Amino acid sequence: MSSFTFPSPLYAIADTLDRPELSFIELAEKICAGGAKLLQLRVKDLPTREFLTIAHKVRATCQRYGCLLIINDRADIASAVEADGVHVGQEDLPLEAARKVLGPGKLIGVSTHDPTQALVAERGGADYIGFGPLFGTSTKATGYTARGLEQLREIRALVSLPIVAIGGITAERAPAVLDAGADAVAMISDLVLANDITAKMRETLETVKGPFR
Ligand code: TZP
Ligand code: MG
Repeated sequence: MSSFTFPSPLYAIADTLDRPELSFIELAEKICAGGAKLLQLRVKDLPTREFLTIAHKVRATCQRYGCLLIINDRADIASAVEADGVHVGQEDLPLEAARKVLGPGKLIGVSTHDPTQALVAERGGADYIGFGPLFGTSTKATGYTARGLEQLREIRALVSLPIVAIGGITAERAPAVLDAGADAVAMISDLVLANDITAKMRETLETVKGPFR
C-alpha cells in the first residue's frame, strides 16, 4: 500500500479551457506563485508533441516553486518529463500499464466514480484516488450525475487511500468537502476564472488550511 499523502489540501488543475488567452505556462506560473504544492497539468486536444513541450516547461516552473507535478491522462508524457506522477481516468491507460510505464517511484492517481472503482484502484496499487463529479460542473461532460457529500463519506469509509474530490468545487464549498472526508479538493474553474489567479490561490489555500480545520 502506498504511503503517499497530499502535500496540500488544494489540488490545483491547470487547464486553459476557460481562459484561452493564457498559455499553460503562464497559468502554471500564476498558480505556483500563489503557493500551490500540487498541480495537475490537464491538456486536452493538443498534439502529443505540443503537450510534451508544454509539460517540459511546466515541469521547470513546478520545480522552481517546489510544487509536485501530476500529468493528466498520459503516463508516457509524465515519464518523458520526469513529472512526479500521472492521473488516469477509467478510459485511460489502466493502472497496471501506467505503473509499467512510470516505474515504482512515481505517483499514480485514478479517477473513480463509485465504490467498486475506488476499491479496484486501491487494490491495484494507486497512490490516491479522485472521486467525483462531486457537484454539478460545466468544465467536463462527465456522463455521471453529481455524487454529493454523502457518497464521498461512503468512499471515505471504504478506502484508506488519499482522496481528492473533484467537480464543481469552489473555495466556498471546499471546507464542507474536506469535512466529509476528502484529503484534498481539486479545482479548475473557480481558480482559473478568477481575475487574479495568484491571489485566488492564496485565499483558497488559507480557506482550506484553517483556522477551523
Ligand atoms: N473530472 C471530473 S469533474 C471535472 C473533471 C476533470 C471538472 C472539474 O472542474 P471544475 O471547474 O472544478 O468543476
Ligand atoms: Mg483522463
